Amino acid sequence: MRVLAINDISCVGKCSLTVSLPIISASGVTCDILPTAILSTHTGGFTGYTFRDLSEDIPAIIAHWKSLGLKYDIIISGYLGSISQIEMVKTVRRELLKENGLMIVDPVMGDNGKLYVHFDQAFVEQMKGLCREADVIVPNLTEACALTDTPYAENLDYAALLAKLGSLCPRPSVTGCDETGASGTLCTVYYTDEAGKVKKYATEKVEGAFHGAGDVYASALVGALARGTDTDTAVCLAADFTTASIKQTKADGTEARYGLNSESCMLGFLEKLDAAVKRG
Ligand code: PXL
Repeated sequence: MRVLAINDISCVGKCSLTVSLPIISASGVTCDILPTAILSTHTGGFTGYTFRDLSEDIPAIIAHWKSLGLKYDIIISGYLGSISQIEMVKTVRRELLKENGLMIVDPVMGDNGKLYVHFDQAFVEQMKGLCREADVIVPNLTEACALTDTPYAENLDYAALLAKLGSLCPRPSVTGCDETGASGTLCTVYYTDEAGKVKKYATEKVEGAFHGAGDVYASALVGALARGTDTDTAVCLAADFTTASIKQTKADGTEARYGLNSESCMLGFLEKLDAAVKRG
């Protein structure tokens, strides 16, 4: 099983490839990487960061891989620095994804109801086009709203949101759908399974904004799907791992912009993944 992760390298502030590569590899599959840019830190919560766009290098990288005959079972794309990089991901999909391979798009664009710096409505429109080429998309609530032209709000009709996303991609999974009920708030993932049924999976809500949580979730989901689990199992394992990592980070008292302590929760995730794979 060979996975390609397309994402930036943010050298500090655990997110994108510094999160995807260890989690997907540890899941027990080969994870190759295509870096889209190198930044000294990510852009959420730091100022003065460097940003080197690697777009110029990518055609030669793809040409070399084609000369090696490489093809991928799964391709996951994450943070893309420009509209031309969205086009580049479409090319990579066309040229390097196996015929029955899985294209997964994490439409990284924003959080907490706001787009990240560097992104605008024109980028959102192009990202909709990339999502149309995906089998699975993993937006957070902010990104799901942007992709469906829905005004951002919490406690939305999430099932209706999933139905709207269904016109872009058959298997969306939306994180951060908070639901407040009599017993308090739950952090819920709404997702569509292989049969087209909308389902949800709830975990404990930990107060606070934790940077890199979407990357931990997407990477664990990819790792589980790559090991052959179904969507129900992959969502449950990925959501539990992300929540455990958030709780540990909060207990550590680390500044949120430095990312999640997923390392200390990795063994638990891998043991559960192994058990799920053995159960079949
Ligand atoms: O975690 C998402 C992400 C990835 N890469 C870069 C980012 C962000 C979010 O801010 O800035 C460079």
